[in-house]
This record gives sequence, C-alpha cells and structure tokens, in this order.
Amino acid sequence: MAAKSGYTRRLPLTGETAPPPPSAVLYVANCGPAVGVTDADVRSTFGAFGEVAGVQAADDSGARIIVRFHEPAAAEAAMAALHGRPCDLLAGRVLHIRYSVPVKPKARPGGSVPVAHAASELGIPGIYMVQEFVTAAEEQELLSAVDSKTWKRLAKRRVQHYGYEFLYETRNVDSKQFLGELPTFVSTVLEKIASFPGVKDCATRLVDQLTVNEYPCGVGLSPHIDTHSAFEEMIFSLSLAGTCIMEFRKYTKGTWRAPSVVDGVDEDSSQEPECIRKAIFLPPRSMLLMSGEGRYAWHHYIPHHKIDAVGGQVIKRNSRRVSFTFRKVRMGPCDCEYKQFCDAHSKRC
Ligand SMILES: O=C(O)CCC(=O)C(=O)O
Repeated sequence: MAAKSGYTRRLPLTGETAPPPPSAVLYVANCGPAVGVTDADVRSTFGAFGEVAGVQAADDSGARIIVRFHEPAAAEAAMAALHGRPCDLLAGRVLHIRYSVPVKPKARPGGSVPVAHAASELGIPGIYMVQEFVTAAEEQELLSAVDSKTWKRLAKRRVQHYGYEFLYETRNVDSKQFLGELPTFVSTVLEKIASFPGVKDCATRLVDQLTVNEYPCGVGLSPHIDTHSAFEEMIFSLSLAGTCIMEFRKYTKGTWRAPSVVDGVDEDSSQEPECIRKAIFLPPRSMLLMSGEGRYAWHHYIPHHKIDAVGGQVIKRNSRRVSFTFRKVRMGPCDCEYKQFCDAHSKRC
C-alpha cells in the first residue's frame, strides 16, 4: 500500500539477526482515527518518552500512523514501553510498533485517482452504474438470505457460489458441474437486470452463475479481469450493506497475464507496471454492469482501505460490504476484440 507519509515500516532483511539500527521515526499499527485514537491521544502517549516532532497517517487505512521524535533514544524508549502490550492511556489498546524507513520512490506515478459518482464521468465504454437498484427492504432480504446459508471462508473474505462453483486456482469454472438454478431469493434482482440500461439481449438467459462476496471493513480485492474463457460479456455486481471504491486500470502495454490470486489471497499490486486509472464510488444498493471494453480490457480492483476519500469527503468503511456478482458461464470460445487481454486467444496462439 502506498504510504502518504513518505514512511513505511522497516521489514527485517533476509537472514538479519542483529537488532535494527536506531531511528527517530516509528511506524505504529492498530492506532489512528479509524480505531478511535486521536492525534492528541497519540501525542500525549508518545510525548511521555521525548518531544514528538510529528504525527501523520502512514497510509489510507486510518489505523496505521507514523510518529516522529527528534531523538532516536525517545523512539527506542517508546517502543520498549508500548509495543505489544495494552496501553493504559489508550484504553488498553495494544500497539504494534516498528522502526520506520522512508518509502522508496515508485517507478510509476502513484497517488490517488479522482473518484466518480456516476459511470458517465468515468468514460470507460461498457461500464454502467445504477444507484438504488434494489430497495432497502430488498437489500435486507438478500442479506438475510445469504446469512442463513453456509459461507466458504477465504483468506480475507467469505464467499458463496450458486449455479457453478468459482475455482480460485484457475479463476474459472467447471462448466460441466452445474450446481442448479440460481436461488429464488435473487428472482427480483434477475427481473430488474433484464431491464438494465446497456443490456443488449433480453431474450436469452442473461446470467447463470452467482458469487456472493462478503468483505470485512477495509478489505478489498486485487486487480483482475474476469477470465474471458470462463464468462460471457456482461458481468453485474450488486453492492449491499457497505460502500467501496472500485478502481479500473488499463495497462498501456497490456497483455493477458496468469491470474495472481490463489485461494482468495490477494497479492500486493504495488509493483504493477504503468496504467491508466479511473475510479468510481459504489454505494450500497447500487448495481454495476461491466461489459464490452470495460469488462474485457480493464482490470477492476477494490483498494484495501478503511477510509475512502471521495471528492472532498472522507467516507469510513465501517460496515462489511456484501456483493452479488452475476455472470453467465461461457460454453463456446471467446471471440472478443481484445485479444491481448484474452486467455482464450493466448492459448490458441
Ligand atoms: O465485489 C465486487 O463488486 C466485485 C467482485 C469481483 O470482481 C469478483 O468476484 O471477481
């Protein structure tokens, strides 16, 4: 994750056994506005060990901060007293503290992307978003329905699959293993999908696979393009309960790459090459359609943030987000126009 402060925690070097060199700067996890700790709390807690030169957010999470002392000895004393044990001045909160180092500059320009409130502001062909797609009562019914079913636990989130099981190792499905029709609790959503703006073909059955994702607060999803050979063109994603930002990335030297997600463990994407980035805010009850270029050629990504900056507003992700992603399993070859992003094309060549 990019560090806004210009500092990050110092990771031990391979084979390192000696204690880390002293530094006046500390990286403090489990501390910050997202977990109810104010700047004043931090200054009074750490100020007991020496003059605090500055306190800043370590990243966008709201739960990790950088504390800068003037003297390394003060940082050392604070770490010895506060790391890994309940802190009385912070209502028993356990802080995780390391020495901090300046972040190395990245090869590509990073930083935040302006966040759109409407798909039309994104200017990505094939991406549509409808707010209040389901009512608050329908949202509650959908949440109760999935909460009464069995969740499958992945590393950072829980999932359910209907129609066909989604296989994370290959990011594909076994199209011969039909699990059955989509559950009746999504019937209203399916009816509404057929009248979605941008939906080209209402006559055929539009979707037959559903993945329900439950993301705890602050958990995101690594950048990916849904495998072309696995699913047809239209992918619908309904957001419930919580909010998120969805970022779209088009790699300028894009080619199809092997999936980077195994068993739901999302890899760090900070080493990604140069790309065009656009972002949209997804409120609860909104439906997103990814089709055409937006589905086939742009990666979609949910940053791991506890706090999202949307326009001038700071939006706390203080609830889980549950998404219902509806797709249609592809039974024939993919004949999209976006060959450089197409796994089916790269297999044929
Ligand atoms: O949570 C979402 O809205 C997107 C889910 C998604 O992209 C996926 O399951 O592959």
